[in-house]
Amino acid sequence: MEQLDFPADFVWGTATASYQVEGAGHEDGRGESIWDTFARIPGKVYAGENGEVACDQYHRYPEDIALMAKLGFKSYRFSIAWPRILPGGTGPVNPQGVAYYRALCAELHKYGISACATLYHWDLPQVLQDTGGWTERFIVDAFEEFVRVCFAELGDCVDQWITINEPLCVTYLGYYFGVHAPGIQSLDLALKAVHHVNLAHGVAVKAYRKTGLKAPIGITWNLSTPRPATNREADQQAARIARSIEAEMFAFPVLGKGYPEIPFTLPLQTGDLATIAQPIDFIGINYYCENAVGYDETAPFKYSTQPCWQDSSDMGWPIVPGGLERQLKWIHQVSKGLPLYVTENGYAGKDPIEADGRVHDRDRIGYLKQHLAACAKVIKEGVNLKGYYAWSFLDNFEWAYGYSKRFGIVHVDYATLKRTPKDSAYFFRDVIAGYGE
Ligand code: IFM
Repeated sequence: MEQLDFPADFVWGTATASYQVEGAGHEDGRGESIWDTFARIPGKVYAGENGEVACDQYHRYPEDIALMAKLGFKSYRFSIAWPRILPGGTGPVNPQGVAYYRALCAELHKYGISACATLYHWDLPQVLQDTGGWTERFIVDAFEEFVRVCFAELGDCVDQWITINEPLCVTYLGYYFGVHAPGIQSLDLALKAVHHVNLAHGVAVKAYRKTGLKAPIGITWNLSTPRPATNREADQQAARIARSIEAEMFAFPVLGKGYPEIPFTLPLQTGDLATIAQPIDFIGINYYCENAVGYDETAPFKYSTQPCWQDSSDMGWPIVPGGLERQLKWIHQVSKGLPLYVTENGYAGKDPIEADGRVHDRDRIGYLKQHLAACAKVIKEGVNLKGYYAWSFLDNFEWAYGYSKRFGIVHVDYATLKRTPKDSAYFFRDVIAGYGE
């Protein structure tokens, strides 16, 4: 087993997102989000579940942060719920929402844990979706208003900012496949959303620079960079198309390379590309798996995912640590060496509590070891990787899968909300302490 050797200043973190863990769905003035609405539609979320209580982190954050500290984590990546800060999407600020995130940051700082805040991890205020959400250009101004409030109210306690989590999921899953909120199925609308999400990111960074705040700001992508199923030219071309649609559409405009050549029209206005391409301080990469794609005459974009031989997680995602290595090297190259963070990586397992009261998640530890080894390897090869956040700290609301998929390194009993660190939590403790062997 390769020694999991990391630089002394490597940032060890763990991540969650507001709707997935907070609960307190209708407390302290929080407004409705598109996930509250979506979860109420029969058949959209497994077993009709929702984030109303989730892990109740809203009330239990001191316990959660104490456990993070005990395990040695140095950073916590959470997200700020837009409907808690601006219950009406725009307009009056909810002081109780602000107070919650200030208290969360203060608690983190008590233990020397840095606060890494994502501004948008999918809980769009419903009132903004009612007039088109990400498909209409007004959303960019609304996002700017929201982020300005966050910078003003939380700028003195957030240590690192992420504008948007996984634009690919926001747009394609939400507006093209319709499997995430708001559940729309339209290629045309999804493409509009892509451009508005990219633009909103740029506008947020531009607004941030004007505040004079110094904490780094970046974006988190889940770029799909599939490999070609064979060496046939048709499959290689399929992989190139997939990469354009699922990675370059998001990364290239932000990195100043404009949109890739695609057979679609985007609602681009003069100056948009310059706004999107604001210099950023780092890139976050969320990586779970890599697929093989091949030419497919019948598919809308002439490529489709091909069968994989690897073992897979409870999500059915193949375990391909080499894909993380390939993707980090690619993004290192196309971003010309910008600092990178793996802002999510993790494994969904069954994770029963066993007779001894523990969760012996050997499969997750195996996954983590291989992916951390990939990180250690690329660092040695010169990739500017600065940190790694385990997804997730807690089992939580896994979107359309409800609570049926467990990604946590800490088990949550949803009946009692009791937290039980899984063996993988202790694995991280040892890796962080320098004994990852
Ligand atoms: O749970 C999600 C998270 O919200 C975004 N990235 C992928 C995770 C696992 O599906």
